[in-house]
Amino acid sequence: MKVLLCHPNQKVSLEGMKGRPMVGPPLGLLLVAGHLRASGLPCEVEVYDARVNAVFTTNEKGETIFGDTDLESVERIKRARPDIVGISNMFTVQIDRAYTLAKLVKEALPDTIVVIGGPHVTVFPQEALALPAIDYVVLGEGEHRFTELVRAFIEGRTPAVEGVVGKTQVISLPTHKKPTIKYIPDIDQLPLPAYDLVDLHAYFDLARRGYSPRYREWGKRAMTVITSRGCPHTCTFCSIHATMGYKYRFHSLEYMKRHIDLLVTQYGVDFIHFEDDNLTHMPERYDEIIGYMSTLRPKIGWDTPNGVRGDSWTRERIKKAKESGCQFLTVAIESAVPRVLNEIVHKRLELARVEEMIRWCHEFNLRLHAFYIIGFPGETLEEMQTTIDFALDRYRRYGVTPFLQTLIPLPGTPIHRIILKFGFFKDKIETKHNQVTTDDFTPEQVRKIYREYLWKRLAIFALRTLTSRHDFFYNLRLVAKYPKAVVHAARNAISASW
Ligand code: B12
Ligand code: SF4
Repeated sequence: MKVLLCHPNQKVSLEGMKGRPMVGPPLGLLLVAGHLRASGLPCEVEVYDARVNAVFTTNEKGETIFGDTDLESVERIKRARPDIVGISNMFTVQIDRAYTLAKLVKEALPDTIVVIGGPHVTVFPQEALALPAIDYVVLGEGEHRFTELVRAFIEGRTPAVEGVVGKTQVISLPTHKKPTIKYIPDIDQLPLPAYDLVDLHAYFDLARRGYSPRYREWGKRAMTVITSRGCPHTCTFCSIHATMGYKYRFHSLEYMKRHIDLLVTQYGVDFIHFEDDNLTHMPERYDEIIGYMSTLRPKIGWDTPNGVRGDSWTRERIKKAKESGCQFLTVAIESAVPRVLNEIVHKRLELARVEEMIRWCHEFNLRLHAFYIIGFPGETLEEMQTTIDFALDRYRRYGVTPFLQTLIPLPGTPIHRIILKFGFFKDKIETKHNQVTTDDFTPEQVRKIYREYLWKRLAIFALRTLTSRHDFFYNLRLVAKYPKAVVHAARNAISASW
């Protein structure tokens, strides 16, 4: 039996915001593939990532597409002659790419079983199964479930796997209800991602061309690593619980050493993005991993681009992060207004702790980025402005680079449910930026203050580049080495229109 796991191409222009594609190996698929292979089932596993050729085209809807076109993707899939095609979708904003691929695969290969997985379909399995092309949806973590699904096909049984839904089950699912699923209790039991099934050097090459897995980290042989899954906090905008749950499950230090050693020695990785949702939830465990990073020679740079909490830091911990090769931390602040943080976001974060972290990072010259969100239902325009002022002030004074976004109500989140319940979506239900209208604000008002923020941010960026030696040389190096990527990123930042 031949199994082909696919990552579709991606849209580049999203609701008026053009993003520079950020591409890393499809970690979810590599984990699913690794588990299937380790099961010893008699099947051949292949991985196809449609993004790797890095070509831009325009499709019939006028959308800019990055990677193989849909037709090229189908031709590639046909050549593999798969019995099962597994499609991954990481983002709701890209779901139509996955659905389109499923449709074209089914048309071209009607006997092939089409399976889909990832965060969006985990929340909306009915939506996916309503499409004739999709046979099964794997909910949540795919490693065990996909292996069991394949086992059933190999053994000629009708699949009945916990967390996998097919056409027959969907009929019995009440609309908008998804089955409850279990999470893998011991993630150390999982094999390492099957990196050998993709050409990692092709991804390093993409990073050299300005398509790194993360913003501005161009040119590195960087890899995305996850040391834990799930988060016990209950931030109302965060969608991670739908796929990974509330229980914090983590890899042991031994597992992480094995993983990091493989990446460094076998693939020459020189930079690690720790993409955990809550890397520092157990600070002592984080200390152990970072302690190991500091023993590596040559030093391996690292960062936390997915954000860490602002209340798990001590002065000593920041100092050690810097010494161990950390290039920057990203702190998830969300709002500078305690009422919004406590009553709307449910972040349970004391801003005083964040202020300490900012000061310590400044003291040890460790770059700090910060996430903020404005536009929550219940928030006022004044409160949004307070967050904007805070973000710009900490950028100007301490160099804390702000990544401030207007709310995207992600499916499966409490905020999405609240917005639906109270009718805060202006027109139709969409999962894009700045769609909410309440008694306190309209999307137009939010857009206005957001655009003012962007210009002020740009001015501070220019000022800092001219007055900070470090920023000047850092930015000069990027412009000199990656002129195209810099122009593209700058143009996109300025043209954001939502
Ligand atoms: C790294 C990352 C990125 C990187 C991706 C770089 C890359 N690798 O190419 C970048 C920076 C580009 C990014 C961008 C965005 N991201 Co992001 N990102 C992540 C992050 C932190 C890690 C992804 C990852 O590798 N996970 C690890 C693997 C193991 O998990 P997984 O992919 O979900 O796969 C598992 C299951 O889903 C399932 N599965 C997945 N696919 C398949 C397929 C089959 C066939 C099967 C059987 C199973 C299966 O099995 C896997 C193993 O258990 C996740 C959070 C998270 N913890 O997952 C957010 C996350 C995916 N991102 C999210 C969002 C919202 C975004 C943005 C929209 C943010 C923004 N405002 O711009 C953009 C979208 C960009 C775009 N392309 O359109 C949300 C998605 C929610 C949603 N419903 O859309 C997440 C879940 C974060 C969150 N807490 O809400 N992101
Ligand atoms: S935003 Fe961070 S702290 Fe909050 S629930 Fe999500 S992962 Fe946990």
